[in-house]
Amino acid sequence: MKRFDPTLYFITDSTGFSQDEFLYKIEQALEGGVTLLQLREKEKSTMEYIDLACKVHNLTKKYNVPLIIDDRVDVALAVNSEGVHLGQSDMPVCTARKILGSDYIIGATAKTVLQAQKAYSEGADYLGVGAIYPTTTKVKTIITSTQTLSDIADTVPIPVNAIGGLNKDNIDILKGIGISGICVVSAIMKASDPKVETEILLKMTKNLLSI
Ligand code: TZP
Ligand code: MG
Repeated sequence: MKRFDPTLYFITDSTGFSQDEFLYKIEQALEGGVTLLQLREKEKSTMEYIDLACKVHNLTKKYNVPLIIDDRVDVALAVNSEGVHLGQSDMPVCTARKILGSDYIIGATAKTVLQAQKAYSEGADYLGVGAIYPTTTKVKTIITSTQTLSDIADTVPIPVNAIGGLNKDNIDILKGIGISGICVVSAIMKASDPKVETEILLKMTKNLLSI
């Protein structure tokens, strides 16, 4: 398995941005120090997803940050990304692991301890757990309690990241829970200065995790 740092995991959303604006924001976030980056596209054709993923991969490679592709094992393979993230209705983790091999980073979404144990036993390298807070990002999700997040983090030996509505004003709620990092979309995507916002979030998350 490839090594990765889950501390500040930036998940992108290109909705409402021109491609140039979108890529600029990503580069700013990379400059600011995001440690892991996921390209998350729900509306694009396969061709468009691959085309954008290639451009994003060129940026992430420059900053030595692993690129994770959301949902699509085929797109991940097509652009030779470092990883893929699978939700509960995407390809099963065990199938993806067979296709991608041991070097690929495979992440999974889990909202219960049972889902977390299953994803781990099938070969997931990290888990995204949430939504901790209501989110403005387009997603089918339900609120996950911090107790469930804590139970999951205490149950599986892989990194567990909190996700959903997180920003610099509310991550204190995660203090003392055994997570390895946070995932954010809008906190960085919608920031007026994504680089500065990333720097602040990284500092605060490291402080939260006592690293
Ligand atoms: N899964 C659970 S919440 C969420 C995903 C993909 C979206 C998080 O977005 P934001 O803007 O950080 O709330
Ligand atoms: Mg998915």
